[in-house]
Amino acid sequence: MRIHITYTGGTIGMVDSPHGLVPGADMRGWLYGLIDGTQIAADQVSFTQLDPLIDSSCATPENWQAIVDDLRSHRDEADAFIVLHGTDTMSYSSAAVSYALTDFGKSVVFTGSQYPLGMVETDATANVTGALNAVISGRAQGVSLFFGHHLIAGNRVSKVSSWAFEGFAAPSAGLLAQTGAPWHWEPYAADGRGWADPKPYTRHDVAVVDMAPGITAARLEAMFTPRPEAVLVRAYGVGNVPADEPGLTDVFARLLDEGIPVVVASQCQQARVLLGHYEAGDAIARAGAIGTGDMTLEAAYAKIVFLLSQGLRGRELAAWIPRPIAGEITAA
Ligand code: ASN
Repeated sequence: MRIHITYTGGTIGMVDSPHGLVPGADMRGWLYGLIDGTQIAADQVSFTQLDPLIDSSCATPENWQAIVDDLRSHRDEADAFIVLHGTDTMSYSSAAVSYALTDFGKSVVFTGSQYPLGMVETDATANVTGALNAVISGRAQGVSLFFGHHLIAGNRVSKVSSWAFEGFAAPSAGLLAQTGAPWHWEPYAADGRGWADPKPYTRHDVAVVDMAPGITAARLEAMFTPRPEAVLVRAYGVGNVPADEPGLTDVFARLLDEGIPVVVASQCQQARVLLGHYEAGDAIARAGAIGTGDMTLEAAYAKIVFLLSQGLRGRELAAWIPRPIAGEITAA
């Protein structure tokens, strides 16, 4: 099996600097050393290092596109793909790549680590060998993410710990596989409509706004001034907002009137947004806000940017939120 590895940055390849960790380790040398002596032949592995290597906190939709471009340009030379990525925004990137590669037909596994590769206590070795094992098994499908002991769909996963070796989870969707002797695989069929010939990711002005007890209409209005292209609200529970706050739901209604999509997610990691289930979410649902169902925040954000990059706006964009593109949401 031919494997292509795309290295984007992240703690996995970082070294100390006077101002904290920065990319700088010999990733290529370390990787080929790791593969040496395994059943994977070195000449079956190709490697690209993106330029510049970044801390994934600095990632933008242009960085998502750089990953997509590297994967597409090696599509015919490899049977499976691994993306080495920082953990902070890995689940945004893995979701974004899943929308852009619905026609790819080969598996892509993201991984990274909490500690850099040079440390005795690093989790880099376990995570990269886990990702390699996921691809050589031939059972990983679509875009997924391996971390700790778990393989998870790339558009169903969230970073849940800044320090634990089990740093990622999928509270609404469950695992694809768990390591062990042997690995345990779960049945998986990504339900998605796909997207033919996607336009490249470009940066868009999406306002991501949290509800918090005491928020006022004036504060909310100020957060949407100047107007963004789309709004992603992190509401409570099943999608509730403080509807008793004078003028607050009117702020959302005005945005919707102006043709700005208002997408409502939950602050709960395990959620199924059901707008209108409570009176506190009903007014914004009636005004045209749309819920994210059981999507992660990362999958919802990347989906909005994907749809904006495709040229969709307003109601046309909102109509795609509940429709699965790449298995990111359970269809209602
Ligand atoms: N800040 C790092 C990054 O996301 C965190 C990590 O990779 N563990 O690039």
